[in-house]
Amino acid sequence: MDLIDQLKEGNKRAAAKLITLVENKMPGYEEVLKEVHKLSGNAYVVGVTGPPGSGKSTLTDKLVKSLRKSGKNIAIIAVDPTSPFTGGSILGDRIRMNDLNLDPGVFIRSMGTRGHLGGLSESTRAAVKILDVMGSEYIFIETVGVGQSEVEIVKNADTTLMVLVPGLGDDIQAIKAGIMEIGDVFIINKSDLDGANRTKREVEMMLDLSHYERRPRVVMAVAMDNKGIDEVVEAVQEHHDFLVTSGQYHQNRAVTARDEILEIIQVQTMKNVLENPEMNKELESLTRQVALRKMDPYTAGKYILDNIQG
Ligand SMILES: Nc1nc2c(ncn2[C@@H]2O[C@H](COP(=O)(O)OP(=O)(O)OP(=O)(O)O)[C@@H](O)[C@H]2O)c(=O)[nH]1
Ligand SMILES: [Mg+2]
Repeated sequence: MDLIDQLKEGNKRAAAKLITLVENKMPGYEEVLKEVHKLSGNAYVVGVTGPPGSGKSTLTDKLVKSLRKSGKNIAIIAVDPTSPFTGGSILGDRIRMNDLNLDPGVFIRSMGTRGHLGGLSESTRAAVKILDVMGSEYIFIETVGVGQSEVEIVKNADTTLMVLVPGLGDDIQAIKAGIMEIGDVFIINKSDLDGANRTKREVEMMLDLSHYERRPRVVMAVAMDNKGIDEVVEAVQEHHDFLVTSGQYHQNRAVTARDEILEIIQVQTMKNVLENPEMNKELESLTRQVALRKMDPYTAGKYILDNIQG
């Protein structure tokens, strides 16, 4: 029985092998991606993002335990854009979710950048589809920070949880632009610490200034003590219902599909240039002319595009 047949039967080992295969672009990876795409699309994807140490893993651990009570199959992808191999905070993520490792209804996978073109979001997207076919009903993607690559990753989520903590002070202003556009639910975690109410007020004020079809909910939580978890689960459910009734669920999935096609065109075009010796030689000579101002980069780029041999 091949790996995809085993995957369809919920086999975790097959899932782990297939994720490694596509992550490392091993032989046959495109066939796997083609097949799992057609078989996927059922899982609900929840993105968990926010500053380092804000409690994302602790919160994810508690949310998963709460959803497990209603018998849901869950997968967690811990993504760390900062450490290609060492796995920086990935270790921390796994430690927070240690006892979940023993739960047969939970699958956990850590992913780093591995420095590939289109790297993280491409691999993360593939892993989501594989875990979807395995039968995960919810897939949590935890990623640290609010940089561009994180925005790329959570763009793949149906609902994004933005985890904030008291005492971010000016940081909250600095990250304002990034967080406001991607948070569907805002969680003030570590509400046991001083300044939690002030942070909630700051977030509410920022939401007042922004325009939303549906205003994100702000939930106070103490993930470490399992407080506020039911409200977060409820807020996720509410957002899910809103997406379905407003039709945005399918609109978002269409946007993701379009992004995915464009990303594949970009990655493939780059590959066709960089992995083709003739095209590479052309690129070298055009690069010299552009550097010497004998040609502009647009003419050079167009020349390459017109001459790409697929
Ligand atoms: N006081 C307090 N501490 C908490 C709470 N939730 C988590 N922590 C602690 O905060 C620290 C970081 O928690 P993590 O869950 O690893 O945070 P994270 O956002 O996943 O961290 P990175 O993945 O490294 O960015 C740990 O020591 C937790 O025990 C909380 O509600 N209150
Ligand atoms: Mg973490």
